[in-house]
Amino acid sequence: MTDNPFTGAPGHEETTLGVFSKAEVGLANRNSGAFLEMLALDITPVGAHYLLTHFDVPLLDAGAYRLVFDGAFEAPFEISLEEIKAEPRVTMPVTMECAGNGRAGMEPRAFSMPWAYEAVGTAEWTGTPLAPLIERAKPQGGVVDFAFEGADFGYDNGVGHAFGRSLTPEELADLEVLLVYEMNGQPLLPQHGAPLRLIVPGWYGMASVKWLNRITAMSERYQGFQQVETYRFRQDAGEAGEPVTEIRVKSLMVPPGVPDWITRKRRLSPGPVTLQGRAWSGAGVPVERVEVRIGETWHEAKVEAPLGRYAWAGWSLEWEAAPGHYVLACRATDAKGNVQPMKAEWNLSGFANNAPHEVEVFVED
Ligand SMILES: Nc1nc2c(c(=O)[nH]1)N[C@H]1C(S)=C(S)[C@@H](COP(=O)(O)O)O[C@H]1N2
Ligand SMILES: [Mo]
Repeated sequence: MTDNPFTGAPGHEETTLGVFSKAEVGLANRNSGAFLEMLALDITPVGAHYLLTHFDVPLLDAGAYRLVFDGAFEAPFEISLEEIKAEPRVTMPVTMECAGNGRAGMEPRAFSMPWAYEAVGTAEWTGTPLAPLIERAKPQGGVVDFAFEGADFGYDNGVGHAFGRSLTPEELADLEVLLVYEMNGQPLLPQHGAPLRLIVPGWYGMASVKWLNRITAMSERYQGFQQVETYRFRQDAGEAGEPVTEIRVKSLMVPPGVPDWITRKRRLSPGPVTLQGRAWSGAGVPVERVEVRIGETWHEAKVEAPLGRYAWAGWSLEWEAAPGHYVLACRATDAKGNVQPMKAEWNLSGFANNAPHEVEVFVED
């Protein structure tokens, strides 16, 4: 721990109820969310993809950029962006969701970025697979972790650190991890991790380290703040907790009709309406089923084939809307039989809330 003005002084309760504080609104102003109406699109436009940045966006010079492989490698090396671009090029549609998505819907809620539903998006990420570069650096026998460090440094709970995460050799072998330099066919924007970021398909977003500048092979488990202190399912602050990893099955709907500016409640005319949205799960597990609740009844929606193994699937349902006041909801089930719970299990940091999306609508002439 470094000596700093934030030591031992978080300046807020761990959880809170009721109105949002100035600090929470400040976080929300920096970290924009998806437009739910754009769930009509397979691929989220770059400018409409959600953002989550803990510290400041580092402005890195792509020409001077080097990714460093160090630590317990037999053949450590540095590689420039040009050289990475000369490696085999792959493009993969990947749905990324912030582990904190839905936090504002938990009671009491963690004092942090107050996401409701909108911290999710699907982009076509272009880069090169990480595994062959790790092989090139030749991990020594006894390596148990690879640490991924970003260029952004800041403080959380009094602890100064560069944002960093780790994956074990077994996790790396399982996951199709990419080093990415393009998003939807254009160079990464600064706020999305330029010039190079990690993409860990099927895991919550925290694993996909932006502004990646160092990969360290470790013969002991990595103890970085973002690995061991945060991103844990805990009931009490004292517990070690279980790590947050794969994305849980979830779905969202395009809010039908037209909104009220402030409340986002909807109005639509009686008659036929197509309800539609997106559904996804983690770790490459496909979505098998989406149900939509209208009034008290659940209806089976039609689920499309996903764009790719790690991308969401579209769903739709034709509804003959009769006059009335409804709270619509959608819930998905994946191929492993995981189904969205009506109420997500509470945890101290408000992670992985995959309770159904609800939309209030008035149908009237
Ligand atoms: N270096 C760094 N990487 C990071 C973060 C960060 O703050 N710093 N935030 C993480 C979190 S919590 C998420 S959800 C995703 C968000 O990626 P995006 O902003 O491109 O949508 O980046 C992850 N990678
Ligand atoms: Mo996140």
